[in-house]
Amino acid sequence: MAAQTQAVLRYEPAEIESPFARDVVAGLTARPKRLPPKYFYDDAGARLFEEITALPEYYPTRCELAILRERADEIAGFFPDGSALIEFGSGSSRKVRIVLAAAPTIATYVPVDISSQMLLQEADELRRDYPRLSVLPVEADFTHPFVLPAAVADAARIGFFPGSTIGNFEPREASALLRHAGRMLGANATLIIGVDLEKEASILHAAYNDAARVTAKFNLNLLTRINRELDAKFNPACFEHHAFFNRDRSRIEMHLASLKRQRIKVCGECIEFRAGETIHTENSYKYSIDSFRALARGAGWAPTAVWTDADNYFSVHALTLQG
Ligand code: AVI
Repeated sequence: MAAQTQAVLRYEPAEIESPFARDVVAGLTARPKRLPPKYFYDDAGARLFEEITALPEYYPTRCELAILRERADEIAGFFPDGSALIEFGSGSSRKVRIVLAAAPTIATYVPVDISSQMLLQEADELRRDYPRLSVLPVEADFTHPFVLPAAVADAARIGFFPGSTIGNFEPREASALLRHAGRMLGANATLIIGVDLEKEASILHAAYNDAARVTAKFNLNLLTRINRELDAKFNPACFEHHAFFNRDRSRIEMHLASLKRQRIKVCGECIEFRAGETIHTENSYKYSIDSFRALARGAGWAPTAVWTDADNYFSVHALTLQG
């Protein structure tokens, strides 16, 4: 009896049933080992990501903000009177504020995000700064179907998906996500989406291997999160951040490389590492304008406009849903 009770306690079934525990065990027992990048963003990870966006080497945020500022009036032209702006994965509202300031024709803003604390806080601040705007936050994982507020049922709907988050999905998943966004937004929708562009490998390499090692901390924080939430005993000092450009797949790959042979218990599973073996933690796909347009067309969207920064490092596309 005692042994049975012990076994139940050791395996902590409630935790194994959590999606995080299930994904971690599945990823660490797979060959090669991998973890889904969506788990980077606990509170510490979200803070580290904000730090990354301000790094001198991390050009995407700077370039996208410049495009939005320079092209705000043209982008505002896509918003008819009384339209609803729906942001997929809103996070901090820095980018949408540029659009809102340029397009007073937007009547309703619907930020969709999984993190309710930041979502509600940002919504309050936007209501204060834009008293005529109706702000209707939706707490949801935007990669799954969610219900839009009834108030936007009859409004023209424009999706906003900045940050090149689309690049963190495998091209097949990215296509499915674009199709899903089309279904959520409905007939005649427009989507304004930020997409990182292919460029010289040295620039990409620097952006994901910053001198201050913030990206390394961001990557290693995943192990700290697993320790805290799943009671594992990873020593982050025994792993190293690896990020490199995979030219054949046109993507930055991030990995955590084990510095030695080691064995870690996670949710009752014994995970063995060879020295140098890696956990693949993220892909960040880089597109050309044409390759992204082809992806969008395949998912039912017609490319309508595209804007880039002066260096052609980043692009913002306007897509219209095909009938
Ligand atoms: C959120 N995403 C678009 C970032 C990227 O560049 O792929 C995440 C990131 N990973 C390392 N640095 C930033």
